[in-house]
Amino acid sequence: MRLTIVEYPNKKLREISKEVKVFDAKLHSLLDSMYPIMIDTNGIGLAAIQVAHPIKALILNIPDEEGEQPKENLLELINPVITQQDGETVYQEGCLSVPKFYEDIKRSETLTLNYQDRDGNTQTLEADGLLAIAIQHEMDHLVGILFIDKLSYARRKKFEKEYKRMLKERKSS
Ligand code: Y12
Ligand code: CO
Repeated sequence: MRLTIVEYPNKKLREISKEVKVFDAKLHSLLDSMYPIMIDTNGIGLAAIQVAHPIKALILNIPDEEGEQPKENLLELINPVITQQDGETVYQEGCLSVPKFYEDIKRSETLTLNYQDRDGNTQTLEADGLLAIAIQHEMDHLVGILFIDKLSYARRKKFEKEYKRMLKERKSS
């Protein structure tokens, strides 16, 4: 499946993703095609809506201590629901749909999650650290929220100005 990353300010990113009800070859093909595009663009997380598929599916591959992202560590989360969250942490986040921008964002520090795997089996996951942060970031995509929506009014205005300039420069080069 040929996929391209949808970038801000494309309105597609504001769509609410639909629950996955059928765990078939089409879903597997989408997940399989999301992995190389995430790795090739140095990503650690990607939601299906970021490749224009508005379904509640996301993939994550958090780098290990060596900074490697072996495929065995790939997580595929379908229909994720956070059942518990605790604490507070701030991390400088980036997003493949908002290239070149990184911002400090406040999130819960730990969480417990129910989700389905690619075959529809229900799973539970406890997460902390970068995994917990990335899960929250990717789950926001499923409801049309981007990390830049969490900025203060002043910071968001500054971002919009800089982002516009970046898009203009990219177009002219
Ligand atoms: C913390 C950190 C990240 C997340 C969510 C997942 N975000 C990403 O995977 C973002 C990756 C990213 C990679 C980029 O590099 C390329 O496109 C080659 C990038 O682009 C540039 O900076 C040029 C931007 C973002 C949650 C929590
Ligand atoms: Co993102």
